[in-house]
Amino acid sequence: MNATSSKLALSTLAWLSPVAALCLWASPAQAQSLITNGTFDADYAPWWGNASSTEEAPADYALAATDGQLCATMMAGGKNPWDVIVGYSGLALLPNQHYHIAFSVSADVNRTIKFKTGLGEAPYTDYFLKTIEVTTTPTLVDFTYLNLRNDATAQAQFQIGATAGKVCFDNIVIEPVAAPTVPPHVTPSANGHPLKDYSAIVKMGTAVDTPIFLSNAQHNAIVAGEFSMITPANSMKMNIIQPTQGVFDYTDTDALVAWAQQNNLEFRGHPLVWHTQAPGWLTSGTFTREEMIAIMYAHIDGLMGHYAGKFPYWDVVNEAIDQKDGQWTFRPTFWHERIGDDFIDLAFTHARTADPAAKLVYNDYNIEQKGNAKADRVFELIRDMKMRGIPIDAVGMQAHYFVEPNGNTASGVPNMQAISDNMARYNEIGIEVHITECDFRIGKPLDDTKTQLQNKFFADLLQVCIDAPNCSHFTVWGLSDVDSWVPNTFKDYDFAHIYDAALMPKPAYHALAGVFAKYNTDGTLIGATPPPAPPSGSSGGGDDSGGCSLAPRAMRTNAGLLAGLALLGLAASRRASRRTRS
Ligand code: 9MR
Repeated sequence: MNATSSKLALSTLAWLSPVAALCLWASPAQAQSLITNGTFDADYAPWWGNASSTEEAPADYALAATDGQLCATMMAGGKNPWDVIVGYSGLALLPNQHYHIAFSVSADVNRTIKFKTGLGEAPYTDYFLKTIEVTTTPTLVDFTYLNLRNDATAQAQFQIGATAGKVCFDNIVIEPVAAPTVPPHVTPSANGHPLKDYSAIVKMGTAVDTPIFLSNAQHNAIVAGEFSMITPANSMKMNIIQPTQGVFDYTDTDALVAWAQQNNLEFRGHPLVWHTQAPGWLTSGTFTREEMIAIMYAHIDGLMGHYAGKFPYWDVVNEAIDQKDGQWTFRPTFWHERIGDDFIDLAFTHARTADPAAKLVYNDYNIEQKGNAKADRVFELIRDMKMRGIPIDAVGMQAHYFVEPNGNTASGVPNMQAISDNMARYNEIGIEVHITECDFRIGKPLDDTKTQLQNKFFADLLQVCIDAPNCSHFTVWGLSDVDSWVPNTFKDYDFAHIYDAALMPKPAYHALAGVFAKYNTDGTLIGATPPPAPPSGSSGGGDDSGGCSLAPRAMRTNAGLLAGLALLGLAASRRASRRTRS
C-alpha cells in the first residue's frame, strides 16, 4: 500500500482506531461477550454509577436508559474524570488475552473521558486506561488491548466527571478475541533499509509506553521493523514498579521485555533513581539517611536482579542536577536531601554489584552542548566520578529540543558543533555517549519552516552521533505523535516525533533515513575509496588513542577525514587497532 492509498484507507475508516482498521481478529460471533446488557433497550442494569463528591468539588449524577442509550446526567462533575464513574462489575479477565472493546459515546458538550479495566481484587490497579475525546456526534470507539492480569472480578469503568453535563453510551461490547495481526512492516525508507539496519554505525531506539504497546499492533510492527532497542516510557517508573514498599509489580515491563526479546530488540532500563513519578510511600515517608540508602539499594537490587543479564544499559540516576541560587548543583530532591551529595556515587557503586555486566548511565536533559552551564556541570560531575573510581560507563543526553510557536529558535535549536565538542571531551575520559530521549517539539501552529527545522535537527544530530567515535545509541522519545508526552507537558507544542498521529512516517523519519543512506550497512561510506591493506607484520593490537579514550570506528568517519586518513596510510592501522565495543 503506498502512502496515499493508506492515508485514504485510514480516513475512510476514521471512526475506527488505526489498529481496528488494519487488524484482523477472530469473528466476534466466536467470542463470548462479557457484557450482558450493552444495548439499553429497556434498562441500564447491571451498569451502575458512582460520584466522589467533596465540598470544594461537588459531584452529583443521575443514570437513565434514554432512547436505547445509557445516559449519565451530571448536575456537578467533581474535580477529576474519576469523580463520576459509570461502571460494570464482575468482568472475568484472563492474563495474556486480547479483548475487543467497542462502544459509541456522545455528550452535550465536547469533553474528555477515560475508559479503563481494572480495579478488581488487590492490587488496586488501572489495568488499561484509554483517553477518549467525546463530541456531540456519537463516536464509535473500537480497539483491542492485551490484558496482562488475572482477575475474576475486574471492572469496566467510564470516568466521565470534572464537568457538569450529559454523556451517553450505546452498543457496549467487551469480548475476548484472538491476537490482532497486521501486515508485515515494510520500511518506508527510500533505499529499503530500515533504521535498524545501520546498527553497526549507531543503534536506533525508541521509547515505548504501555498503553500503545498493549493496544496498537501497527505501532509495535513499526517499532520492531525500524529499531534495534527500546526504552520503557513509564512502566519502570518507581510509582508503577514498586507501588508499595517492598512490593514490586513487574507485570507491564515483563510483557514488554518478552516482546522485545522475541523481536531481537535491546532493552534499556529506565530509570532506577529519579525524583519524579515516585510512590507516595516514599515521598511522604520520614526516612533517615540509612533507611533511604537501604530503600535505594532495595530498588536497585529488585529491578537489576529481576532483569539481570537481560539489559545491556541502565539509567542509574536521572536528572539529578539543577539550578539553585544561580549555581548548577544537586537538585534538591528527596534522594539528595535525605541521603546527601553521595547518593549518586552510592547508586552507581551498588548498581555495578547488582548486575556487573550492565553498562551504567547518568541521564539528563540540556546537557548536550559544551559551554552550556548545566552541560559543563554534569561533565565535571562525571569526570570527577571517573577520577574517583565510581563505576560509570555512559552519559545519556536526552536531547529534547524545540522551535517556539513564533518560530524563534534561539533557545530550542542546539549548536551542533557544541554537541560534537561535548561528545569529544567525554571520549577523552572514556565515557560513551547515548542520545536517550530525542525529540523536537513544534510550537503550534505547525508550518513548513518549522517542519524543515525539525528535519534538519534530527539529521544533524544523527550525523554528529555517527561522527563521534563514542556515540553508539540514538533513541527517540516515542515513535509518533499519536501518544506523545509533549502536549500533556507543553500545551502550546506538539508534532515532536518522526511518525505522525496516523502512524505515517514524517519528513523527519526520511531525514534520519537519508543520513544513514550515505553509508553501507557495515558502516563504510558509500563510494569511499577503500583504505589500503595494512602492511604485512602490522597486525595491530596497540591502542593509538593515547589514553583512556574510546578509539574511533574508522570506517564511519566523514568522507573528508576518511580520505585524509587513507592518504596518510593511517586508516587501516586505526581500523586494525580499533577496540571492539558493543
Ligand atoms: O514520557 C514520559 C511521560 O509519559 C510521563 O508522563 C513523564 C512524567 O514525568 O515522563 C516522561 O518521560 C520522561 C523521562 O522518563 C525522563 N526524561 C523526561 C521525559 C519526558 O518528560
